[in-house]
Amino acid sequence: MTTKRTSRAAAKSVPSLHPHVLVLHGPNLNLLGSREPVHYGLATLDDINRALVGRGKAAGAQVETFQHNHEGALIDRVHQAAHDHVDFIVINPAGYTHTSVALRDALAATAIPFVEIHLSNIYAREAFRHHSYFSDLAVGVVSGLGAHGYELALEYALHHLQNRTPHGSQKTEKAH
Ligand code: CA2
Repeated sequence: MTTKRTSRAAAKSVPSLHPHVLVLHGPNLNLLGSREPVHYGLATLDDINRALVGRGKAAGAQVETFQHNHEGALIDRVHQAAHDHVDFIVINPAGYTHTSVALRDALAATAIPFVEIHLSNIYAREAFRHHSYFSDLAVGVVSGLGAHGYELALEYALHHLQNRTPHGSQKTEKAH
């Protein structure tokens, strides 16, 4: 008899045909497009999300987006992502980049691969923005490329997921 446990484990070890990517936006990013365009550009969060969901559809992937101003809600969404078998996360932790051990711990616990993204170049700004609690766990970091950075991060996620073996590990990349 196949137990529930076995079938779930099997489901997890076989990458889904339709990759599932979660894009997480931290606090205040709901204000995008309305203030501080010098740092964060003119695109609204809706503009960014619409472009990402459209690109996902074109690639046969499910792209979900979530923004919240509260640390606990973001942590809960990361836990939910593990439960939903999300394959990859693109996250702009915003102000929590520089403060949140708890959000870092949630990402570490779920072990879902993620790219950290920032609209502005955090290394060209105040010293307190130079440290991130996420970068050492991230597959990679995009910083300073504005809204375009989200598209690049998603392209990477799609590429990463297309290059999985049937067991979920990465195929080795050819040297260019
Ligand atoms: O550059 C980024 O994407 C940041 O993650 C944005 C955070 C900041 O604390 C990080 O150091 C770098 C701030 C997000 C605030 O978003 C706003 C958007 C529009 C108007 C005001 C704030």
